[in-house]
Amino acid sequence: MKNLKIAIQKSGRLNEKSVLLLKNCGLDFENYKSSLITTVSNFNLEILFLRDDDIPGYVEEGIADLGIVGENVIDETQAKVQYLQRLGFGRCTLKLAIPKDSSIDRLEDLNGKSIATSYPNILQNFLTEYKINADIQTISGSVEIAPGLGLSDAICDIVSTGGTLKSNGLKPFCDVRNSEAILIGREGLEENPIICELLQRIQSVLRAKE
Ligand code: PRT
Ligand code: ZN
Repeated sequence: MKNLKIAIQKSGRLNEKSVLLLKNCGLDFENYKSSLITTVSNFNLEILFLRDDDIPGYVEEGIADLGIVGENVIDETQAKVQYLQRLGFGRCTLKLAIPKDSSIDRLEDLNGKSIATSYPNILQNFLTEYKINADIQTISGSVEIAPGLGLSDAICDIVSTGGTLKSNGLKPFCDVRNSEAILIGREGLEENPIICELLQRIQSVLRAKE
C-alpha cells in the first residue's frame, strides 16, 4: 500500500511539538533538519517538512494527505480541508492593536484608517462582518513596526505573551480570532484505516496529557 504523507512545519514555532507528538504516537523516524522528507520505519507514513503557509494548500491538492498547522494559516489560505483534531499547542490570538497613545477607541474608529497585517483575508472578513471600511496594508513580516514607521494606524497580528506589542509601543485593541495547531486531512480521507489508527494514537497521547 502507498505510504500516506503528513506535512509538518520544517522550522518555527510548531516544528518541535509536531515532531514530539508524532514520536509520542510511537512513530520511529529521523528528524533530518536538512531533508524535506523522511520515512517512518514502523508505520505507513512519510513526513514532509514545509513552510507552514504551504501546508493547507498541499493538503487541499492531495500532495500531502495530512498536515499539522495553525488555524490562522488554514483560515488565511482559505484551503478546503477537513479538521481532524485540535492539538492543544501553538495557542495564540490574532488581534488588532494600536499605538499606546492612539485616539482609536471603538471599532468604528477604524473607518478610513489603515491597518497593516500578514492576514489580509481574515482581516477583510472581520472588517466586513463589522461593516468597517479600512485600508488593509499587506506586509509579510515585522508587522509591529508599521505604525511607528508611519505605514499604518493599526495592525492585525498574532499575539501570544503580548511582549512584542509592548516593546513596539502598541496595545491590544480587539481580538479577531483564537488559534491553535490543528491536524488537517484532505477531503474524503476520513475512512482510511491508517488515518484512523494514527488519529486514535494522537487522541490517546492528548488524553494522557490531560
Ligand atoms: O517559516 P514558516 O513560514 O514555516 O514559519 P512562520 O515564521 O510563518 O511561523 P512561526 O513559526 O512564527 O509560527 C507558526 C505558527 O505558530 C503560527 O502560524 C501560529 O499559529 C503559531 N503561533 C503561536 C505564533 C505565535 N504563537 C507567535 N507568538 N505565531 C507567531 N507569533 C509571533 C507573532 O507574529 C509576533 O511577531 O510572535 C510575535 C508575538 O509574540 P509575543 O509572545 O511577543 O506576543
Ligand atoms: Zn509562515
